[in-house]
Amino acid sequence: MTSTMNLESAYAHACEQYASLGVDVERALVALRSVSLSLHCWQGDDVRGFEQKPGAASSGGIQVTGGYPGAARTIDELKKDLQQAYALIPGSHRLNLHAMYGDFGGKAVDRDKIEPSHFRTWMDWCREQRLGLDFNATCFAHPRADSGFTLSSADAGTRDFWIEHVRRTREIGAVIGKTLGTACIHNLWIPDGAKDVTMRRSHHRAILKNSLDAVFARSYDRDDLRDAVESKLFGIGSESFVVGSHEFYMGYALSRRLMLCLDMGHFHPTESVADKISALLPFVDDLLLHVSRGVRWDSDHVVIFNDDVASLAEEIIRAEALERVKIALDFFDGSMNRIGAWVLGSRSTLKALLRALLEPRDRLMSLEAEGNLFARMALLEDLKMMPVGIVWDYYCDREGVPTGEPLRDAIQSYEKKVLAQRG
Ligand code: RNT
Ligand code: ZN
Repeated sequence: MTSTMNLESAYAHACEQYASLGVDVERALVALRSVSLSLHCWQGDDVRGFEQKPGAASSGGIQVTGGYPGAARTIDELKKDLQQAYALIPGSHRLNLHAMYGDFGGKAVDRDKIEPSHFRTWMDWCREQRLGLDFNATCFAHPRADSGFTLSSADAGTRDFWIEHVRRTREIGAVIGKTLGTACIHNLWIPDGAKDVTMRRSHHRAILKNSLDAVFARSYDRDDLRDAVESKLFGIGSESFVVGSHEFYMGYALSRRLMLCLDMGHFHPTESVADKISALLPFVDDLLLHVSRGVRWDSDHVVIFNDDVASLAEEIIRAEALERVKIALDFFDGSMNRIGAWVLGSRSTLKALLRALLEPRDRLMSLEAEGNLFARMALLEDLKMMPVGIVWDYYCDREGVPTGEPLRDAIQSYEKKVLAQRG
């Protein structure tokens, strides 16, 4: 590890190198510090939640694999784990909660009966921890989702049940936003779709449109609640048909002025999610991202600093859209230390943003405008060898979080002290 003295001088040197390209590193760090990632609670317990489950739960087409010990079993354990994760991620961030994580006091409260009071302890905790809180309807892992259809179900009883659920989760979201003084982003993803050739695709989509109109009929103050809808390409058991496809939700969100949520695992593997940002921004107020990593399918692997995430960050920064693009994480890996997974995924996303913030944007854009495409490429290539790692280490140090071996040690010692004690 670099000593503090070495880090200071290495940082000063890095700043000079960046300055010679016209980049103000301190400015980049201020911008990075303003980014709040919404950390998904569901990495901590393999998307189990805290309901007294009414009967068999269905997976809704998403799947966690791996049986690494130490998953959180209670709200207190999850809070403790989250606290440990936040302590190892530089900056101030948010929590992203699913409705199935309510504090139900051991009682069976069905999805169409949940209330703001079930999330009071989460709100109190977030206030105490200075975290913004985002929220999600949970339209899967429930017997009423077993048919494969929820809001788009042809069965009125099923549909109405889920409409009631999402109306309530929106209301809870608005209470959260008002209580914490920072707008709650409510995201809606439903598993609806079918395994095989489906005759009534139009029918299900027409039903979904009507159900959504019923769900969104009530409007809330935008300072309290922002609504997002999330599309998908396919899921396990919905390989042939997904009702809420990208085109469906793009149409819906644009016509209703909602946020569109782009999950990096929800598109064809060769499709660039990064490219969608500048294509959508002229038409939406804001976007929500689910930063994820699909491996061959929407596998929700832990996010690493790969080309996809790098391009995503570059597109946000080059479009000057850091305020309009809200960044949430969405992955669930049960095969490794789950706190480590949160920390790595968050840090990788921040690293990508940092590298993008350290581009000499103005210079690159002028070279392009002048038609000097060789110089644009040469500068972009030079940037790949710039000391971004030193800037990152310095930033973490300044924010009081470890890097390198001390970071790995912190995760391991929490595992030994806390996680290994869980049965
Ligand atoms: C599923 C969607 C959705 C979920 C979470 C748990 O494919 O990505 O966002 O991962 O709501
Ligand atoms: Zn998602």
